[in-house]
Amino acid sequence: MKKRKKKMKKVVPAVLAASITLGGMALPIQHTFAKETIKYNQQLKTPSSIIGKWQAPKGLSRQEAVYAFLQSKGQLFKSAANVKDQFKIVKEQEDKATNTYHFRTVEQYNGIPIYGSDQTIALDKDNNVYAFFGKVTPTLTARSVLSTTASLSKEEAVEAAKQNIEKQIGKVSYYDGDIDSQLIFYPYKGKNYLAYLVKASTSKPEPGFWHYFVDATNGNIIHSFNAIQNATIPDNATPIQARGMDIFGKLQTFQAIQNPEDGKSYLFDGTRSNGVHTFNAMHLGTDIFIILSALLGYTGAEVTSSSSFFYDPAAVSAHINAEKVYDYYQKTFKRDSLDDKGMKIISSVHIGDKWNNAAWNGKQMLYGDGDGKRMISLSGGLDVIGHEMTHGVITNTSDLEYEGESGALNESLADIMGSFIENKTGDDLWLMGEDIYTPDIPGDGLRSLSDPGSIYIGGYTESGYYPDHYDQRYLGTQDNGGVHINSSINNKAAHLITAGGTHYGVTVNGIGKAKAEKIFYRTLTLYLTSSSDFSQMRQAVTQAARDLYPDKNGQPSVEVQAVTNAYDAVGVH
Ligand code: L5W
Ligand code: ZN
Ligand code: CA
Repeated sequence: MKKRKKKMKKVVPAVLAASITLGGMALPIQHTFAKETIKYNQQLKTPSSIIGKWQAPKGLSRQEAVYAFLQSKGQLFKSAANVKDQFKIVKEQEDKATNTYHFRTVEQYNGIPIYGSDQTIALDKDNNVYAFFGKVTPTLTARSVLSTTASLSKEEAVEAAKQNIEKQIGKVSYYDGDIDSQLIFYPYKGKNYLAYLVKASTSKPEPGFWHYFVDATNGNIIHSFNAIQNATIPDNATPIQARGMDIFGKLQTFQAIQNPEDGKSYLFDGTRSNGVHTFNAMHLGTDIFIILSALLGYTGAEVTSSSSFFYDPAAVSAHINAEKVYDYYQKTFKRDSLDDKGMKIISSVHIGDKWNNAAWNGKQMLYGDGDGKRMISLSGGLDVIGHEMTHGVITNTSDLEYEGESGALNESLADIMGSFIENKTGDDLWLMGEDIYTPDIPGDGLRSLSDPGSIYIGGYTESGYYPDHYDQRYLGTQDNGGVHINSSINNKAAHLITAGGTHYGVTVNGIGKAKAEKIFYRTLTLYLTSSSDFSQMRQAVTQAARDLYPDKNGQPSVEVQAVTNAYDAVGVH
């Protein structure tokens, strides 16, 4: 049920952000403070962001400066331990464009990471810390009572998760790639557990990226969710320019490879880092392919041709669109594939039977054929492929947890980048999936970033339409807490930042796509963390905008103003 209509918009007053500003104060390490703005996590009462300038003592290395900063905030973080034991540096990245350095840290106890407690810390060229984002879980009480000895092995935890998955979806004959099992501390519903986080990817009988929290002391399942974001080729194979029709009957030219041993062409493009490789999930063929899938993480059979012309339109579309998305990230941000380390991009088409969906399962992309009425082959939508591959970028960067507000931000960033990647003009830029959605109804799409409230969603919201203001957000448990619903609030903010407009009485002067995409990419890769919520998103986008378009004479740049006004307009403070 979907109709296009203009609804009455109620005016929601913009509320000013509440923030606590600290001046200089005595701290264990000698340094001086410029003005800082600190926001707190409401439950934990520890900072969720610190923006300002913490001046690093002279002569420290970058890592030492990070630890000195964290130590200086020991009281705010309610730290009981040595900061080096409490925070593990997991990533360090230089941003040459702004001459800044970006760290990712994870809080841990006795070497065991605390789930969801990760942080980003940004340093200027002199090692001064100008931004901190994340979650710090005060573990004082937990530390004195929590055992760090597991009674279960990693493998036993995997078995417990597998049993539960198969109870839900039926027998899984193979799991895609390795099943990850990591010992963590898991704060959940007011309690702290020693748990295994088990992550398993499936494509049959149902696609899934299963996350299981298994109690490491007794094997109970504490919590689980599905975070699906819904042949061997010899070395002497020759790269070729291949051709084939896409799902719209358009002739396309793309990279493939020819194997001199069997004379066949394969849908493998080796010219883009470790490759773009496209498979057919419906024709798994001989057992060897199934075994290879299980061992190597591939899903399905190779797409082959006896010439350089390919005859599977869904596979051609998936392949060419994956190439385009790789090129977008490479050319626009110098990002080398989803992990920025050149990882192979794997797609499988013909998943399921008339499946009206597409997904990233934590390892690769999966595309259904659609039922022909609601959707056609989803691999034909460049914004859809951009959306799924952006989930892959997120997995490798902020890793936004796929539940609640962080999940809605994960979905929103996938929609925003998917739309930017597709790069259409006019209204279609802001529609998701318009090319593969309802072939009999022109001009519609799955979601609208420019006017979320024009698309009907049913009883999730008071109006029945997608929310375009934080006050209209969905607070129920469906859809992992509304990840595909509340995403539209942040989508609208992105639209306003880019194209401008007046929304609930707040006017935003748009800054254009070229600037907006840089700001959102920076936000996603350098500032957001796994637990980021909408309020943190606003701050992180503001920080990214300020880095790229600094204040002039103490006044925020027009780009920063656009961000401020846009988030005011959607009621996020
Ligand atoms: C349609 C297929 C998957 C919807 N995934 C999604 O999380 C979809 C993007 C395009 O929302
Ligand atoms: Zn998604
Ligand atoms: Ca679109």
